Amino acid sequence: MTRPVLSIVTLVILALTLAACGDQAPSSVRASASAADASESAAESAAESAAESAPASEEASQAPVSGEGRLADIQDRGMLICGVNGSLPGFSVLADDGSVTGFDADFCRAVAAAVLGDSELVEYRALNADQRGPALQTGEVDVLIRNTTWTVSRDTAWGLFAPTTFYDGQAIMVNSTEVDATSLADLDSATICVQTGTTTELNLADAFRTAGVEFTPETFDTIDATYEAYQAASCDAVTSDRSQLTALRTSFETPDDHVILEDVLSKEPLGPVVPLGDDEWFNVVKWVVYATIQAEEFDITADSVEETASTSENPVVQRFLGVTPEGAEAFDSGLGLEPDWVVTMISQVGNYGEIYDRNLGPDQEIAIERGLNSLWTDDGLLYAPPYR
Ligand SMILES: N[C@@H](CCC(=O)N[C@@H](CS)C(=O)NCC(=O)O)C(=O)O
Repeated sequence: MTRPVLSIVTLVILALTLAACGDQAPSSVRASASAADASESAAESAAESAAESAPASEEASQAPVSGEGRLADIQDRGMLICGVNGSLPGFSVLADDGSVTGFDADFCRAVAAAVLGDSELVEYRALNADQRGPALQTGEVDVLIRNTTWTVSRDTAWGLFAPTTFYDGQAIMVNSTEVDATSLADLDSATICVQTGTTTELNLADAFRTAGVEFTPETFDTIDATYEAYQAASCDAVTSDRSQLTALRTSFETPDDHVILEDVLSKEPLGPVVPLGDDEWFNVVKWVVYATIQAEEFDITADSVEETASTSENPVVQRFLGVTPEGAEAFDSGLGLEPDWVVTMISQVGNYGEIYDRNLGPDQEIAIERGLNSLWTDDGLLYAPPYR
């Protein structure tokens, strides 16, 4: 392996690079004091690996919801509070006008459309890697949709994971002009930049040990520091979820120099998470995700959903869209939503494929092949249970 050399170019682009995935959220969408404060002390006092496995205290895991539950609270409040990254291109990025765009943000919108009838009724809270667990444990966010990997210890300590919206895997990126590596095996004795507070850090040692490759981790508390070190070539490589490396690379001055190796170090199923202790709310978020997937399978789009609802005679489609054929008994999903919530949601946000294409499709700057994120009928992993 060739050691990287610090180049003037890398120094010059340091300042430009990580606006893309910074750990400091813009103030207009910053988490309010409780989660931010809780997370900062958590970040100082505990290594992520300990935080990952330590069970949340009884008190911390109680979401501050009324006796009626979170669905009723959100409807009373008239606003969904959605935790996002806020600066990850393709997934959630805060624009100057305060709006948030991206794949994760669209799933926040889908939930708002389903429960409030209006996809714009979302208050976004930008959370860094260390803030997200506490924001769920304190119940400060109704849902977290922020490139967060589903693991058993997070399921028990942070909150419950709704179905995966993006199947990802951990990967390694090198600057090919400075490091001659095409696979993990070429990184023997390498130093690898990695951010603490992520599954990435925890997986790294496992993957290299399994491959019998020696390495030295260089850990950083923030994503900025991680990528500054990578850009300054103080590490031979950087590792994160493949989608994040792909997204971050687009903000580099010479993206094509940065090669993401083929090796897949881990499974990183990313999806929404809700605070523990509210099954009704968990079901709502779960079925919002499933409905986007089912709509794509039925080929029901934002443009066609209303017409399909008024013309389809397929009883399965009618039930899904809340249409009761004459003489039949109305179907009650039991979710506590309006019967036509799927029509409202799909007409405002689109089906899974539309959400994907709008943010990560072939025409976007961050184009990521569907791969595992295809429908099960197309050799992917997306599969919605029956809506009946
Ligand atoms: N999917 C992994 C990694 C997620 C993650 O936090 N990635 C970094 C890289 S972009 C990040 O979002 N950092 C921003 C921050 O901590 O503010 C996990 O759930 O732990």
